[in-house]
Amino acid sequence: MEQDCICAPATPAGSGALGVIRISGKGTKGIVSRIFSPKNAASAMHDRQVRFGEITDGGECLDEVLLWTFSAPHSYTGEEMAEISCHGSAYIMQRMLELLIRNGCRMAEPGEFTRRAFLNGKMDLSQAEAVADLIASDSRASHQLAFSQMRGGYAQELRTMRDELIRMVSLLELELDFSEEDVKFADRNQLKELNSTLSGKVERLIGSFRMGNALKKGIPVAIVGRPNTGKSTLLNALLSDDRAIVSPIAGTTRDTIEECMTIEGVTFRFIDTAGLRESGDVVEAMGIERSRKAIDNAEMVLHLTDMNETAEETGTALGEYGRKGKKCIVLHNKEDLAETPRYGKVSDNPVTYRISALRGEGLDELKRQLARMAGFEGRSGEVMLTNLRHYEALLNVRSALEEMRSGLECGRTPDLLSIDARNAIRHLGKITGEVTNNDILGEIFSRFCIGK
Ligand SMILES: Nc1nc2c(ncn2[C@@H]2O[C@H](COP(=O)(O)OP(=O)(O)OP(=O)(O)O)[C@@H](O)[C@H]2O)c(=O)[nH]1
Ligand SMILES: [Mg+2]
Repeated sequence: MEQDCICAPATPAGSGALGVIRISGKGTKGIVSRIFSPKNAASAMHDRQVRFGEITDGGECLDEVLLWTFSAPHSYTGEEMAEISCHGSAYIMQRMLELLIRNGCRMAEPGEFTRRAFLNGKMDLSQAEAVADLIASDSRASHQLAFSQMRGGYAQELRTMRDELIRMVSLLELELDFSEEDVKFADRNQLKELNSTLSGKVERLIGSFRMGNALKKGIPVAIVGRPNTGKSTLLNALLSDDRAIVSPIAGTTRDTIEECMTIEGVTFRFIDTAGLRESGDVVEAMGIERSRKAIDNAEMVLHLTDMNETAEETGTALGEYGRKGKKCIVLHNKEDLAETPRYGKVSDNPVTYRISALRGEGLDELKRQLARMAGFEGRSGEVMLTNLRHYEALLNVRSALEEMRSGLECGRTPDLLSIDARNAIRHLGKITGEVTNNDILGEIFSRFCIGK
């Protein structure tokens, strides 16, 4: 695939110690050699070796730079490439880009370098998408997930599955050529076995999506309880910030307030909510409705209580969270008002702590508990699905495999079986990019930054 020369800054806009400009495409080295003069005139342009020199525009020297060059296919994009490290001035970068464009480059579109890397077979589509996730990662958990996906993650597993299905389909379709003779090339028991193995793998990946996605975006934790129990005080204490309004008036918080925080490498999204009670106030009632939604959308619930709540009421609330599949921690707040305050864990089932949000007591233990319950520890090496597009494709793979299983059970003809198998193959291929079209690629790469 012949590609024109593209250029773009690879470092963010603004001033910094260094700025990096990338160039990729056929003719890159020719363009660069026209504007770059090495300090040591004898130094030839060797691949993957850095050279020191000047970039000049006409007679004017723009900057002293380091220049890397790469030959195709031994580069990020798989094309001829160059990288110029100059001083990180917006003005210098702008001048250099102008100079490159006058010499035959054009500005790259968002994600175009990675798109070329994909088109040139340097990485599959799921790996290319992981590059964007890696750049966006802001916690240990999101970084590890993106990094393992970029290294291949589940892509290899999916490709193996796809190959096995393809082998199976070819046997099934061979039977069609001999349809009069009623021969079976594809052993039906083996097919059933393969189908169930693949279904199991697909199921596991689908199951990991909820967690994977939560780790990538931050685990939603709803802070709930009756009015005045200290929910907003707790949010502020966790964040060490005066984020939410606190007052002794019950019903202070009306709208939900959401803030992120990273604890032991995992990002949590804490959601402070309006206190739960029957309210005749229209606005408060709307806020309470939102609190219920926050519980529904949360992965975890921090249930705050004070002395006014009976064990029975707490039990009812816990029953509700349990039915909704939420992990829950009960927090007896305002322990500082007790005669002899005792902070820390009270019980394991339900997980219960005594804290003082106001004094910040017991919160370190609470944070450690949250990190443990997030369930990332010990799973950091595990492959997890984080990408919605992959999730959707796998749901389609699952239904195609289910269709095929019932077809096998009721002895459907090979032509029908192969339709289902081909469906599964097509959807698997969408994830890694064996099956794709320009719309999908456009959609994926437009979300990248320029220069990547
Ligand atoms: N002594 C003591 N007072 C607290 C503690 N936490 C909160 N308070 C007080 O309890 C009152 C209510 O606190 P908020 O944080 O506004 O309570 P809330 O649960 O957000 O209340 P709503 O938004 O109305 O549902 C305020 O006067 C706080 O100062 C605590 O740990 N100890
Ligand atoms: Mg509040």
